[in-house]
Amino acid sequence: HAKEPLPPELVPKEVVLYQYEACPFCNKVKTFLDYYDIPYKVVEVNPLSKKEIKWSDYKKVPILVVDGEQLVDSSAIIDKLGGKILPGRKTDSDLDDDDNEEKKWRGWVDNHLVHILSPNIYRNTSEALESFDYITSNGNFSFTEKITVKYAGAAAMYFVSKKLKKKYNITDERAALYEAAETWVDALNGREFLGGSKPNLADLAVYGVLRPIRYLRSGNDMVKHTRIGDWYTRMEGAVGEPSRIK
Ligand code: GSH
Repeated sequence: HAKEPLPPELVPKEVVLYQYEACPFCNKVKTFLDYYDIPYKVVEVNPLSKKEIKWSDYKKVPILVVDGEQLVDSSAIIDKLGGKILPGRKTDSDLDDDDNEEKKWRGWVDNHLVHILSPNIYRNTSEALESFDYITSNGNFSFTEKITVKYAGAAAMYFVSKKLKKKYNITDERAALYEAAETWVDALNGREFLGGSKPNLADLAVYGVLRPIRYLRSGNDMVKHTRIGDWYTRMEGAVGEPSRIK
């Protein structure tokens, strides 16, 4: 799966991503950067102090700083950056059917798919602990925070996720996850990617938000119990290695 290389003059000089390693929105932005081979530095934000983003009025992650300009909100970041680096991408007013399909499914990711994730990864005490073990092992925490956040966070998110289930009218969270995976495979309608032979921004968005859960119990269950696995594997190949600067 060869990617289309960007014309070098369109590749931004300096890109810095302020993120939480396990955050789905941050992984959506990272997937976009990785797919287009845009080199970026990562600043892992401490979720308790957030001292790394004290300079910003925006209090969430991801924040992407592109050649000194602050971009916020994952989908807006991808729109803005895409507008700069993807030549010939149309604006909202002259969308054709393919663009509308891409737009519809990017909206589905932000308004539906992401809401199913928390109830799944914090579904019971053992899955909540597994998730927080992943979060604290990969995040920016002091030694003491790692231990306290793992258990306190798991307990707190277990209860929060029950509230989220109510808020988004989810009865069986696993069934909802499997249904979303099947809905996505149906949308592909036999194509390799929603974008055809290459991923479009909707493919990148779905893959991006699923990336942090893929190897947790919920992600493993999803791949085992639905048809999404083949597409996911194709996406791993298409997105390739991270373009992150170490
Ligand atoms: N709509 C935003 C996006 O797509 O970027 C959502 C971003 C978001 O909710 N980020 C979470 C956050 O920073 C982390 S997953 N929450 C605030 C906090 O941690 O205090």
